[in-house]
Amino acid sequence: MSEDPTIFEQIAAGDIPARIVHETETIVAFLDANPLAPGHTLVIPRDAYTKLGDLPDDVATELWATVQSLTPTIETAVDADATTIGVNNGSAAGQEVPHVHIHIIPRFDDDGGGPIHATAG
Ligand code: D5M
Repeated sequence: MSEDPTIFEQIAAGDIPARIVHETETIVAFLDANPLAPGHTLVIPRDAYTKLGDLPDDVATELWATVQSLTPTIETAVDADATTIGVNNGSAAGQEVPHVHIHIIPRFDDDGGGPIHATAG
């Protein structure tokens, strides 16, 4: 039984629009539609996996390498002072879209500091 594609699977397939900032055969990165800060970006595997533990090793490696390489580019683009990087891994953790996604959230010296909690946004 196949399930309906998630909104992120539809973005990866090009079936619905998104502000894509980077993509390869394996990975897509796009701006969050409900940003917690300017430049808030989501990095996803192109194929549908629900949780981090579902990822094949090669996909996990490219996903994290993309997060690592994109982060300084995003910081520079929005003149951020730091970045919060996070994953809501499962619905009880606040994962709303059941397709693995890494949040890259630019942070600023004057944004109040502290971690962004699961209740934010
Ligand atoms: O985060 C899910 C995130 O996905 C949340 O920050 C909004 C974002 N979102 C939802 N729909 C879209 C579309 N269509 N484009 C871009 N961003 C989107 P979670 O960790 O699952 O709570």
